[in-house]
Amino acid sequence: MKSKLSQQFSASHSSRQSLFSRTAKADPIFRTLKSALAALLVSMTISPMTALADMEEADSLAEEQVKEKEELKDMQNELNDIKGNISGALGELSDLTKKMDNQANAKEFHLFARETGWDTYSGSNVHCLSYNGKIPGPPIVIQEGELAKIVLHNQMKVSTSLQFHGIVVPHTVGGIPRSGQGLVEPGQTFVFQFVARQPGTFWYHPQLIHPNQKQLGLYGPIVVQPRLKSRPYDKDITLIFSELRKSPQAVPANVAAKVTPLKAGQAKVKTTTSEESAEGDQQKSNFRAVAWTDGATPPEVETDYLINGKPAPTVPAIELRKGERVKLRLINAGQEIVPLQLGGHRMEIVAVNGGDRLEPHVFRDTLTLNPSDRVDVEFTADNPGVWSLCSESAHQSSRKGRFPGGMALVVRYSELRARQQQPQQE
Ligand SMILES: [Cu+2]
Repeated sequence: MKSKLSQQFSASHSSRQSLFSRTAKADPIFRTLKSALAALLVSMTISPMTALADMEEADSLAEEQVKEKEELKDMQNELNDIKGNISGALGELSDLTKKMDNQANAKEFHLFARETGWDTYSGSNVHCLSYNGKIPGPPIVIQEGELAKIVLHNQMKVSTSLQFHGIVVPHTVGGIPRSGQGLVEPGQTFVFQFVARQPGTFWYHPQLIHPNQKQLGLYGPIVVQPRLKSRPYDKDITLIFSELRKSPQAVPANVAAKVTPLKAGQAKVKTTTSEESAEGDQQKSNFRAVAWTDGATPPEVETDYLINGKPAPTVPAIELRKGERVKLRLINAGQEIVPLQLGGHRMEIVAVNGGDRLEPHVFRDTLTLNPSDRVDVEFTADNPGVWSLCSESAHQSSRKGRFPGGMALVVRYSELRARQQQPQQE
C-alpha cells in the first residue's frame, strides 16, 4: 500500500507532467523558449579556446590557398615560358631546315671571265672579254627566294669584280669590291651568294672600278622568276642591247690593272688614271676608274651595236605564232640611250627596273632604254607579218649607215613562213 504522502506526490507529479505537455503543444511561446534554450546549450559546448584555434586554422588555410594560387600562377607562367621556348626553338629549327634546304638547293652558276675573240660582222673578229666565251654571259635564272651561288673564276690578266645590278644584296656581296670582299685577282675564284627576294629582270657585270670590262663584253642577264606568276605568257625572251668597242689592238694589258685593294675599314681606292693624274686629284674619289692605258691616249675604237652580242642581220629572229602572248625582257647594257621600236604591235610595259608591276599599264610602240634600264614588256601576237624590232637611232641600227646592221632584229610569224616555204599547189 502506498502512503498517503506518496500517493499525493504521484498524483501531483503526473498532473504537472500532463499540464506541461498540454501547454507546450498548445503555446508558441513555449516553442520559442525551447529553441533558445537549445541554442544556449549548443553554444555552451564550444569553449573560447576552441574558437580561437579554429580561427587560426582558417587563417592558415586561407594563406595556403593564396600560396597555392600563387604557385599555380608561377607554374602557369613557367609553362607559358616553356611553350614560348618550344615555339621559338621550333621556329629556329624551321629556319635552319629552310636554310639547309636552301643550301642544298642553292642554284650554282660558274662564270669564267676571260679574253675572247668574238665575231660580230662576218670576218670581223673583235678581241674582247667574255664570261664563258660568249657575249652576253650565261643567263642566271633563279626563283624568288632561292639561294643563288655564283662562282666567278678570273682567267684574265687583270683583277675583276661582279655587280648584280638591281638586286638588293648584302654589302659583302655587292658593296665596293675590296680584298677578300669581291675583288677577284687574276687566277682567283670568288663565290658570291645571295637570296633573290625580288622577282624581275636584272643583269650582272663588273663593278664601277672596272668599267671598261663591261664595255668589252662582260655582262649577262639575271631573271628572278616570281613565286606566283601573275599572268601567263607563251614566250619569255631576253634581249640585251649593248655597244662593243672594237680595238685595233688586243685588250690593253693594263685594263683595270692598277686597282689597289681596299683593306677592311679603309675608305679609298688608290688607282692611277691619266686624266686624274693630270688633275692631281687622285684622293678625292672612292671610284677611281681605270684608263685604257697609262698616260697614253686611248686607242681609236670602232663601235658595234649589238642585240644579245650580235648585230643585224645575224641576230636570231623572234618567231611567233598568232595568238601567242609574248614577254620581252629588254636590258640596256650599253652606254647610249636606245629608242626601241616594234613594228605592228603595241608593247604593254609591265615592269621597269625590276619587279615593280606598273598599274595601270601603259602601251608603247617605241620606248626609251636608258643605260642600265630593264623594261619588261608584253604583247599579243595578233598581227601576222614580218616586222622589225630595232633602234630608231640610225647609227645604232646600221653599220656605219649601211643596212642591215646594228641593233635590229626580225619579228616574224612562223605560219607565214611555213606557207611561203610550201610548194604552190595547182
Ligand atoms: Cu650596273
